Amino acid sequence: MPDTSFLDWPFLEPRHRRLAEEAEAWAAAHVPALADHHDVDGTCRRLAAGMGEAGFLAHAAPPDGRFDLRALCLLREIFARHHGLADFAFAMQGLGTGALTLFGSPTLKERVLPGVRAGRSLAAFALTEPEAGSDVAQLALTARPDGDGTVRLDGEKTWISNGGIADHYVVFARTGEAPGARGLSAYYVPADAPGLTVAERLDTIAPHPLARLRFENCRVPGENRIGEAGAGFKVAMAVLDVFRASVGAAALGFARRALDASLERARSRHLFGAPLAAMQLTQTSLAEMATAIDTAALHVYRAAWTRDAGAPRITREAAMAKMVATEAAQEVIDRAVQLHGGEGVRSGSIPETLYREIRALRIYEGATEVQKLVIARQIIA
Ligand code: COS
Repeated sequence: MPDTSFLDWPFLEPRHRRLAEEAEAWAAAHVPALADHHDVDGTCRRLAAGMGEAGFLAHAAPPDGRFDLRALCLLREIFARHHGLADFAFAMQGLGTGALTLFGSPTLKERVLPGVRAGRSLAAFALTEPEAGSDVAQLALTARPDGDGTVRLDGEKTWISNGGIADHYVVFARTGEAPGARGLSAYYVPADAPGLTVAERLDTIAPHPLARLRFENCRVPGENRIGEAGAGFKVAMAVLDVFRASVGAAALGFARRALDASLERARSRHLFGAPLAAMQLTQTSLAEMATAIDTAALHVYRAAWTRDAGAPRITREAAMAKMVATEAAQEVIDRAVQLHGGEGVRSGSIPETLYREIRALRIYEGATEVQKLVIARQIIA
C-alpha cells in the first residue's frame, strides 16, 4: 500500500480525502479490466467512458468553470499509480478543454463540455508545431477570416496527445493582431472539420495516442474562437499554469508505485544471507526515494492549494511543482530499476514500465529547462 499520510496535510480538506478513497476503490476495481496495452486507442476510450460514468471527469472539466486543482492533482496521482493510460485519459479531457473551461463562450461550453464530462467525446490541446515547441510565441499555423464569418486554418501541429482519436481540438493559431506572443488566438476545432487530417500517428517508448495534424484550408465558424482575438498566448499559459502542477501529480503517482515495488522487493529478496532491506546501502536508497517523493508532494499540493485559495496566477509554483516532481520521479524510478536488478529491465515489469512512462513528463507541457526559465523570470521580475 502506498503512503497516504499526505492526505492529512493541511493543504487538503475532508472532501479531498473522500475523493481519494473513491478514486482508489474505483481504479482498483476497474482499471485492470479497461486497460489493454495492445489497444492503446481503445483503452483510452474505455477509460474515459468509465471515468465519465463514475463522475471523475467533472473534476477535469468542472461544470461551474472553477477547477479544484487539489482534486485534479489527487486524481491524476491515484490514476497514474494504477496505470499510465488511466492518468492520460483523465488528464486529456481536462487539458483539451481547459481553454474552454476558463475562457469559452457559454454557447461553446454548453455544446462541448457535457460530452467531455461524460467521457463520450475525447478532447485534445493542439499547441506544439514542428518548428515551435518550447517557444510558443513563434507559432506559424495561421487563422484568417474567410468571409461569411468563417475562419480558415492552415499549418501543422505535432506531438498532439489524443491526436487521431480526439473528437475535438483546441488549436492555437497566429491571427496577427501584433507580432509574436500578442498575435495568437485559440479555436475550438471539431475533428471532422473539413481540411483537418491526421498526417501521422507517432509512436513513443510509452505508447499513447499521439499524432501530427495537418490543417489545409480548414474552415471553422468565427464564433469557435476561445477568448479574445490576440489573447491566445495568455489562454495557453493560463491552461498550462493549471495543468503543469497536475503533471507533477502524475509523476508523483508513478514515483509512489516505484517506491512500493521497491519496498516489496527489499523485504522479499535475500542477498548475502539477509533481506535487501537489512543492508544499509538499500536503506540509503529507500530513504532518498521517500524524501524525494515527499518533496515532490509538498510542491504539487502547495501549487494546487495556492490556486484553490484564490491566487490569480501560480506560474512560479506550478513550474516548480512540475520540475521538482518529474525530476524526482525519474530519479526514484531509476533507483527502483537498480534495486530490482535484472527484473528491473525485464519488459513489462513494474520498474521497466514506469521507467518508460516517466521520461516524457520531463519534456511535455514545458520541459524542465523551460520551467527553470519561467521560475527565474518570475523571481527576477
Ligand atoms: N499567465 C498569463 N499570462 C502570461 C503567462 C501566464 N502564465 N505567462 C506569460 N504571460 C503573458 C506575459 O505577461 C506577457 O504579457 P504582455 O504581452 O501583456 O506583457 C505575454 O504573456 C508574453 O509573455 P512572455 O514575454 O513571457 O513570452 P515568451 O515568449 O518570452 O514566453 C515561455 C516564453 C518559455 C515562458 C513560453 O513560451 C512557454 O511557457 N513555453 C513552453 C510551452 C510549452 O509548455 N510547450 C509544450 C507544449 S504543451 S504539451
